[in-house]
Amino acid sequence: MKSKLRPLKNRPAFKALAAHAKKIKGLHLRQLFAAAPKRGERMTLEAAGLFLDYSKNRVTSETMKLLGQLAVESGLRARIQAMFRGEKINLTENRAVLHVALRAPRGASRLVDGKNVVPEVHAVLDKMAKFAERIRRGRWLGHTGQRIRNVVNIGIGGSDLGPVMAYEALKHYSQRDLTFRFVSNVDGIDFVEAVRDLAPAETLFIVSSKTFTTQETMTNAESARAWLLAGLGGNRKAVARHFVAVSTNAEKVTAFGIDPANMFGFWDWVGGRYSMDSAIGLSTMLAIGPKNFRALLAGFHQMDEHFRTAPFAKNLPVLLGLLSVWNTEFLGAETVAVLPYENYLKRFPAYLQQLTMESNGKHVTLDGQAVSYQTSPIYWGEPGTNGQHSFYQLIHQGTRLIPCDFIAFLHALTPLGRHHDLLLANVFAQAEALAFGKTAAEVEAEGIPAWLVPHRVFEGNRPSNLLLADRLTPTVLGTLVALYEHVVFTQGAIWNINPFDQWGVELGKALAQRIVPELESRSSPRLQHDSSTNNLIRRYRRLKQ
Ligand code: G6Q
Repeated sequence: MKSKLRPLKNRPAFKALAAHAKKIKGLHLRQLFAAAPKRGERMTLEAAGLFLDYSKNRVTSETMKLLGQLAVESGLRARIQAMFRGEKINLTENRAVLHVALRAPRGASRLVDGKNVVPEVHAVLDKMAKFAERIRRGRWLGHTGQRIRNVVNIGIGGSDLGPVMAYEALKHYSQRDLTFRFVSNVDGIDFVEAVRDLAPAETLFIVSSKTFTTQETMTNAESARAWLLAGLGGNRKAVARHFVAVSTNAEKVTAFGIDPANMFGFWDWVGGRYSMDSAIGLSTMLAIGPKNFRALLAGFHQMDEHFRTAPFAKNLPVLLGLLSVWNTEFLGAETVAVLPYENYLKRFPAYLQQLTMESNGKHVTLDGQAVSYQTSPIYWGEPGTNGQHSFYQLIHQGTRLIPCDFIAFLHALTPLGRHHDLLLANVFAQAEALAFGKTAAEVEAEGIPAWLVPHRVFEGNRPSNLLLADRLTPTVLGTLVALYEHVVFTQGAIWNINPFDQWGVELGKALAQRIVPELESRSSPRLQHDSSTNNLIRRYRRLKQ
């Protein structure tokens, strides 16, 4: 597949950025702030309920102008339009990429192959809402007539990370007499621990799998079925009362024993890691209720509209995407730390790891050419303030440059004494310390002995973004997730890669399928791997008895 786009490094804006980067290399954030007293007010942006302060990045207004030009020369606008038009921009899988249709309001139109998919989206949402109300009000009874009190989502990757993150993030809004658990790992302990204190008669399993063939999910679903039947006297009819499915594969769902009436569908134009707002969010809707779920979707939609329509210079996802390209390509940053100062967002960094790295962890362009630049940085993080007592040391004084995305809220959901002021004081202080540091002269002025001074110096000049929202509501969570989805899209457009496939996960899966029988067969199998893998398999076979 040939594209008309020039290779990244041949685009005029990229060349200009490379020259500009050399020119401003020696500038410290201290100097940038001193030279422009209003920088901290000017380099901010507010949209869709989120306030971004990007002034503590190592950029000037010239950098921002050139990055904007790079977005233009990379055809970002046309790509955004192509996504919203339902074009098959996932070229390697010949699929449309239309997660934006999942949150389009009733009555809107989003076309795939000439067909408006929004009515189907809302039909599924309505079906989910009816089901959710039945469970939440205790009107859906289990096989023995007891009401459902526990909901266990079984899924992995995109069918797990979004639901877990959203459940944790929105726990404040959840119905507290329902217990939620999430099982993903093929490690049996994940299932065992999830159900150890649950009564089968009161437990509902949601098997979430787009394909309904994923090894981990199907193994866990089979163990769940066996556990349920063992607990309920073995009557297979019980399965239909205790299992529902979220899938695109009706045939396999039925074969499992799930009533197809209790299957919630989605579509091949929804990628796994972009699916938490589809029926994959059924556990979220059960927890927070249909109204809150719709508020979540409204937040996503607000950010979609902002991304689609705002000029690049005032476009939150575009700005954040461009800044990450700048940090990666021109400052040599290898990672991004995502640091929410909001404990409910404790799974947000893990969620973002899949969204960002499965999407943009690619080594060839859309044309199949090897890239000559870095693609996705490594995303990681933990909530503040805990991280401050752990890995922040390296961010402040280590040898690597780690740009940070701080996320904070003006209001606590459950205010408690001085806690929130202390929390916010910490996040502001961290961004300040990273940017401005502490010079040797400042350290000396404190009377620190000379030998200790180098240890006490903070170089500063470490870039960060700070995102501030009012409070963590379902709507704000939607805008936040959509923000990062579109950051990933922007990065992918600049790097000219396909953020929507994930062939990199296939090889390991295929090899595991080959090794399973080699571990399980009674007779010694003829092993044809490399000497290391052969040896490991033999050792396991020998010692596992
Ligand atoms: C996400 C990936 C992947 C996927 C899982 C689960 O974008 O495609 O993480 O979500 O492999 O797949 P199933 O939903 O088909 O079980």
